[in-house]
Amino acid sequence: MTQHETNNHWWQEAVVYQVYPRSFQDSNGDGIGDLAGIIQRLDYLQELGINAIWLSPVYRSPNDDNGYDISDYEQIMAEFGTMDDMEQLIQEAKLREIKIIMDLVVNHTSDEHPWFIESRSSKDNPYRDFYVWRKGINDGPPNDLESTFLGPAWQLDEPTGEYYLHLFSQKQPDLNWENPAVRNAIYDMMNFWIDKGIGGFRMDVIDLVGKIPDQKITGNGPKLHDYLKEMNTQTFGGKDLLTVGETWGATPEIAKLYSDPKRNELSMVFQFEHVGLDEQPGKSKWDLRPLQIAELKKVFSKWQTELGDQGWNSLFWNNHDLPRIVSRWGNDNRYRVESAKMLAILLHMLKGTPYIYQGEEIGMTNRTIHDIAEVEDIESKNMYADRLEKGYPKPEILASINVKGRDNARTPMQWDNTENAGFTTGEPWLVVNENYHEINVTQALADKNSIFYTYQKLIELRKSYPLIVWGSFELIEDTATDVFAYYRHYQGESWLVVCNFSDRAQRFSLDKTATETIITNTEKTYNQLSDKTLGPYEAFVVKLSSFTD
Ligand code: TEU
Ligand code: CA
Repeated sequence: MTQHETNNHWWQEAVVYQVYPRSFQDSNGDGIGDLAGIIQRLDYLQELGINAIWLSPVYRSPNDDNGYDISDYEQIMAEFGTMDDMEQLIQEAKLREIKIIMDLVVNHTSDEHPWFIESRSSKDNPYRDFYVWRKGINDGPPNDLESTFLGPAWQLDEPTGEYYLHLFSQKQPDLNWENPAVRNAIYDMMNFWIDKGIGGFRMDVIDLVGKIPDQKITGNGPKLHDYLKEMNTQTFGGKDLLTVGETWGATPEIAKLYSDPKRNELSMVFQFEHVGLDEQPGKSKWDLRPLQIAELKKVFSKWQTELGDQGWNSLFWNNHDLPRIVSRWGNDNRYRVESAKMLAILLHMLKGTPYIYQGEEIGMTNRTIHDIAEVEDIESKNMYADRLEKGYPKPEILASINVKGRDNARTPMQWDNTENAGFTTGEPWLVVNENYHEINVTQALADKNSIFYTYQKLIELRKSYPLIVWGSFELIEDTATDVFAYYRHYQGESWLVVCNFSDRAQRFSLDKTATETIITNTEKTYNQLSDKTLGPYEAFVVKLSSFTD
């Protein structure tokens, strides 16, 4: 028996859909998406076929970072609804066999969380050590650690004259994980949610919680995995929940530390190696270069093969922090439909758990802004101010925001071609992409050749063919650079996946025969595979007659 037959988990066979609640569906006309709105759209998600929803934060928050700054972990943000709505969402989703994955943001809280209000009030407050406080040095911060959102990571706090650590905004003070009382309070909160019947947790920047700020160690600190083992034992261990850690710095070796089943930590991690392939090495996400497809193949192939039985992959192109994939690595003009389908086929035929970000399944695109006043995202706003001060020309900064800014993913979901795309009857909190007249769910459902149905079919295939879930991966190396082709092998059967990652025709040749066309973004069926010309973004998956090598 192979390993999976004795030791499989529902989340290995699942497809997850990420909902960014603020932008999904407004139910009461205030321009802000809400829980009741998500409930209204569950039938749509059931039709798509997904098994779980990762819900970006819905907790009480002053929204300095759109809910990733939490002021009460056990209350729902008033704009999103009530705890009753939340319980109803969990129930209604369950009726449709959809689990709810909560976003666990425990590297930091909001500065408006009662723990921090207590903590900053005096040096001997019982909550003082819930956060990371240090004395300044020579009238300045304790060291030169920088915040991800730019500027110093230390903020002087008047009442006590000491500095607190914030690896994100000043309104997101870092919790002190070295304090067992902090960890226990977090575990209690996690159990509060587990008792409500949720399906798991996505763990925000979890690789930072083992930090040692005095040595300027932030990611992958020495106690990180002890904490996760403890968390596992105290909360979700033995409950078969999906747990996925957001780990920006993970290599396959590091990923195994989190997700080797023997270590009892997490189900899997989000790794971001592919996400950096259109950035200038050593610089920031804003410093652009064209995607290197040869490197993309190398990175995916490495992750597909190196985890083995000691880990499990997550598969994603998009999330609420990343630009829209069809605009980024596809073609959002002439070949929007073809390239979006190619990207879907390429990703969903890999081994691992696929994640779809809201709107990806209808090929939603980036939206272009012309002025910083149109931007809501704190990361883009801070970067703009920083680079303006450093003398970058305005058009160049705006160009970076248009390509990489987080608002690209956060414009409201496009449901139909009525005003504001059916997202709200009021004034949307973030402007709807004007292309909603052509790109929307109603249109996609009415067109049997739409991107939606490619996603639906990919999800269906995953449920029908164990090869997709469990088969091994083999990259085909001798192809044109812009052709991404690979095999999946399982119990004597082999499939071939071929994707033209470019807007030009490409040659592809393989001395094998296809017996069945599984899925494609063309009208063709495939038999002989030698001397083929692939059209722009052409993608197909076939079953091979026999495989020997
Ligand atoms: O993101 C982690 C993170 O490091 C991001 O700031 C990332 O570097 C950036 O967005 C890339 O564009 C998580 C959440 O996903 C993000 O939304 C939060 O802002 C951040 O943590 C703080 O909680
Ligand atoms: Ca609302």
